[in-house]
Amino acid sequence: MSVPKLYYFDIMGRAEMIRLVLAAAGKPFKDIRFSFEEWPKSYQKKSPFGLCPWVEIDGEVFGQSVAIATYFARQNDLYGKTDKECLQIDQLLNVIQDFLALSTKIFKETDKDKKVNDSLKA
Ligand SMILES: N[C@@H](CCC(=O)N[C@@H](CS)C(=O)NCC(=O)O)C(=O)O
Repeated sequence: MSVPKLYYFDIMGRAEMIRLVLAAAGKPFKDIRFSFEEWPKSYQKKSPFGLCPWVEIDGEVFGQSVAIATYFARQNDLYGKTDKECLQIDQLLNVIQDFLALSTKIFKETDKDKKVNDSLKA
């Protein structure tokens, strides 16, 4: 397998979990980071679902952060050893996804009062 290439913004965000799995596994990868300005101009069209992160493995591209992270975890014996351990991992991954969806909504809100209100409700 060639060294995987991981594409994402120059932030932690949804790619950090993948970076952490690969780091924990001691696997080298190309950490390709781009700016918010570069994204629509040079990168979005290359991504599988018009979203990032995505990974390129042996010339094939794959999207969806959780699918990518769990793939690398399974490949490197870092996923659950039993179905119940996998369930524990998956439930936490889904909690993180819920949190990210909520925090993204608040981050993108331009109405200051609504932003504060949504943050207090979260
Ligand atoms: N379910 C997807 C969500 C991906 C996603 O929403 N990515 C955001 C960045 S965190 C994105 O691509 N934003 C750029 C855009 O919407 O144009 C995943 O987990 O990979």
